[in-house]
Amino acid sequence: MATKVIELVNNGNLVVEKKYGMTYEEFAKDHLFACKPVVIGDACKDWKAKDKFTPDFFKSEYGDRKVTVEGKDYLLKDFIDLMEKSSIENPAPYPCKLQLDRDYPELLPDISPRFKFSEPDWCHNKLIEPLLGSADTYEVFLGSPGGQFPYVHYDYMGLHAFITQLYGVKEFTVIPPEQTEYVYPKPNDPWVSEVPDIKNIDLDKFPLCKNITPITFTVGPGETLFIPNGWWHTAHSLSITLSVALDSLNNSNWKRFKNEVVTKVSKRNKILAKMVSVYLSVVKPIIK
Ligand SMILES: O=C(O)CCC(=O)C(=O)O
Ligand SMILES: [Fe+2]
Repeated sequence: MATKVIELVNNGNLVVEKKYGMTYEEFAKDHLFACKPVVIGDACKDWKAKDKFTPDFFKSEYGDRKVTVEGKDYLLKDFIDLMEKSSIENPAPYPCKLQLDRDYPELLPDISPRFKFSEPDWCHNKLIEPLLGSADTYEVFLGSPGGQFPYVHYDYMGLHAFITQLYGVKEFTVIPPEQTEYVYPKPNDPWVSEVPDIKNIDLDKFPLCKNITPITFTVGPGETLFIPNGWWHTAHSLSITLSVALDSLNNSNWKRFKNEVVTKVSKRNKILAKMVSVYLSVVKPIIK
């Protein structure tokens, strides 16, 4: 079957497409190694979670679990009630994140098998996992109208992200890595932009932003957004939403991953950083 391509939206030369029936080879060539985002229309078609993961499911099965959202504790059922009352004018806090592998491991089979596009993935390799620190690699996000991811950023540790929308619609804005110098990375947290609202930029305060060409598009139920590492992004919910985020690490982002790990360690200890660098060079052929 030939890939069916739906052009989502463009800004100048940049375009994000939605694709159905894509082969792994096409994904690897045109997206993974080309560092180009894509919305995959049918990646999660084999997941049980596709019909199972709804806000109601989490409310009835896990309502008494504690969740912390923007520093405040809730019972999950109370938070979902709050989501139901959320509005653009008075949004519920966002994001409410559930760490699946740590806290809901019995749900992992519902998002298995990992779709082919997210493979190979070395995040969970025992030789690599300890170096990932606090990076969460299997997360559910619950959101509601007006809920806005708090900042524009690219993901830590060089990892790629696959965000699969299972319920409701989210709007994403992405900006290519080549425009990093125009998004004002925070000096002490260079993965995060200082620009508070990418859709209403104060150009007097952030004049370089006139050079950026953000692309904004929606991702709906059953669709998966691939965000290659280095692409700046943010999101907000247009309705009540539930998505699953997976990360991946393989040959395509190995250099970025290695660079981030070594840089992070070298801030504390330069000799240890050198050892980590050697360690990664030695283990790479084993984990491939
Ligand atoms: O789905 C979203 O709100 C964006 C999440 C995200 O980019 C992240 O957790 O790194
Ligand atoms: Fe992200």
